[in-house]
Amino acid sequence: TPLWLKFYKTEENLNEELDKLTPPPNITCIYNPIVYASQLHCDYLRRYMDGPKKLVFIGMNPGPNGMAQTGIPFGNVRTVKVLMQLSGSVDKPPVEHPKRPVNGLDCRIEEPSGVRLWELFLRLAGNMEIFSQQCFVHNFCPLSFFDEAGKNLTPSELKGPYKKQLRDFCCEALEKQLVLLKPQVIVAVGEYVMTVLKHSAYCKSDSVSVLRLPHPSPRSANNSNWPEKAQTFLEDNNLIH
Ligand code: XAN
Repeated sequence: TPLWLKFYKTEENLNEELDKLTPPPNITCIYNPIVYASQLHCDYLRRYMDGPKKLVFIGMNPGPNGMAQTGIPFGNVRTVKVLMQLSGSVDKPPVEHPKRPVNGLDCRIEEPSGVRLWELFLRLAGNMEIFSQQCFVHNFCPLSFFDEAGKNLTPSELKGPYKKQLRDFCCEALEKQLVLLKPQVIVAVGEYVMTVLKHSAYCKSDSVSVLRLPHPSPRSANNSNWPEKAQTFLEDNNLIH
């Protein structure tokens, strides 16, 4: 079995576990792009997960106009179409929030975090082929959460027992995924993932380093200089050159 397919199986198993949980009552819509955008998601895995990776970036969960449209972590439409040269159709989630339509690669709204992250990686590496020889981008949680008003809630903003149940199942899957990918360096994108990784069994090994990249969201405070900050971070840690 190819590595990407073993990886995909861990994602399918996680989806089954997550389906059994009861989300908090304020969450009226849950999107799982690994299911309804499985074609593009698998294209991404098949093309860019040809073997273990030295460096893995881990985001929190799909952004509404990024992975929730394309099935690709931080996958804003332009990056997916132009830089990755992937195309394909995306189905709809079972319950679509009227304010959060899923239009796949026809989505006209850019995901600012995805634009920033992929533009920086590709500027430093040169192209996707060079980037993907040693690096891979993944998300901790496959789900996006919306309330009645269509507000996007992150896994760290969820209420009740679901929050911990979700985290524990995602952690369990991540351990298996890291064993498959065997990274020496894991970069958490944001604080929530950093906290999760500190408790990971895989990350307790002395031969693995865990680093935190500031989150690319332009909505984070004092983040207008993210591209410079992130480039300095990658250079200081000798990560992408
Ligand atoms: N947009 C995002 N997309 C993604 O795939 N993962 C994230 O953590 C994130 N944050 C904003």
